[in-house]
Amino acid sequence: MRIERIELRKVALPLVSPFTTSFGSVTLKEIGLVAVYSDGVVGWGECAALPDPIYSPEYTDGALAVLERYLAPRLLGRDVTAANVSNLFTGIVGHRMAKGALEMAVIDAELRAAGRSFASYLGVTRARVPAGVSVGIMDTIPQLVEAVGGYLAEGYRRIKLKIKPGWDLAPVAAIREAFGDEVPLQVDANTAYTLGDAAHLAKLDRFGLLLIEQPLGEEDLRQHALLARQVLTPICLDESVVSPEAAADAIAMRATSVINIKAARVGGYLAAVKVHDIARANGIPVWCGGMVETGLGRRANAALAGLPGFTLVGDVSASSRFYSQDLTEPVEMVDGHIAVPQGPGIGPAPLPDVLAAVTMQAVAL
Ligand code: OSB
Ligand code: MG
Repeated sequence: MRIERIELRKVALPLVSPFTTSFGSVTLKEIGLVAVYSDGVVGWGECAALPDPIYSPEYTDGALAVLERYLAPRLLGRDVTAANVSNLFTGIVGHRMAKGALEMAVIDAELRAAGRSFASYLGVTRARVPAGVSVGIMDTIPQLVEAVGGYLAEGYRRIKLKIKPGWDLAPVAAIREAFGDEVPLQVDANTAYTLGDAAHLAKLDRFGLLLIEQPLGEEDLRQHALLARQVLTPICLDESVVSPEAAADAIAMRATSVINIKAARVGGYLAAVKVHDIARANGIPVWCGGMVETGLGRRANAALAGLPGFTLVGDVSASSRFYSQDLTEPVEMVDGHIAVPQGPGIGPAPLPDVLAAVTMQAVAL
């Protein structure tokens, strides 16, 4: 399809409550959006980058600048297919979230034009995926217990607690105490520890956690392999897995026994499928991570999570987990599950009124 026009936009959506991790808090999600126009259809892409470069090097304004100056010009006026977009970015190093957003918009446009769903494009046959929720660091343990109780009452099938030094053993113990040993529970440190903390992290072993996510630094693959020998809780990498190659290396080094797949982190949904395939071929279970996406990315994640290697419950939650007003029709949780979208494209487009109200800046190319 010929790309006639590309619109880049920054929108700001307030979160229902601040989301705090070991790297800081997010209260307002500023999000980069990409709209590609071709032959009467509009395809939408969401850039998952956070407003600040605290989880990864990319951030919303930076990603939009790269899209405007380097990535969008490579597609404008060209005949492209979704499968070919990543090749057109050859020579632009990094900026995977920006690349993934533009690729997502082309996938959406191509599928809308063909009247085909993203699930069918991926070969996904599951109609729904179980919903899990990521629970931020809170001021007090009673607050955390109340929040987790609320999510369990809503029907979430798996709880992930954010941890950091000083907020690890006690919150996990409190959740086990309040809700029992049967609740599927895991923790995410977002790189907050060092290998010197191995003995401390081994104290999590007694809680029967599904996994500990990214305890050490993004570049600490070898250290994760060493840590894995000192703790019983399975190690799952997030930040470190920036590409299919990184996934293959981490698996070969035994730095990870589970992988959190986030399409944005590896350069888009098609690269995410590659990570899935590599993990599956190696017997490594995967689950779908989240980046506090709007309905656009949230529905794309639900479809991705329908692939057969996604055997663990992901951070695939309802819109209401983060947003009282989503950009699209809200993603709903039914019976603890999120539907895999079956309509044309990746999912419903942004609601025009909402989009207009939350747009902070827009540029047309
Ligand atoms: O580490 O998984 C993470 C959100 C932003 C950045 C990094 C992470 C997260 C989450 C939330 O844990 C996942 C979600 O969108 O539900
Ligand atoms: Mg994580």
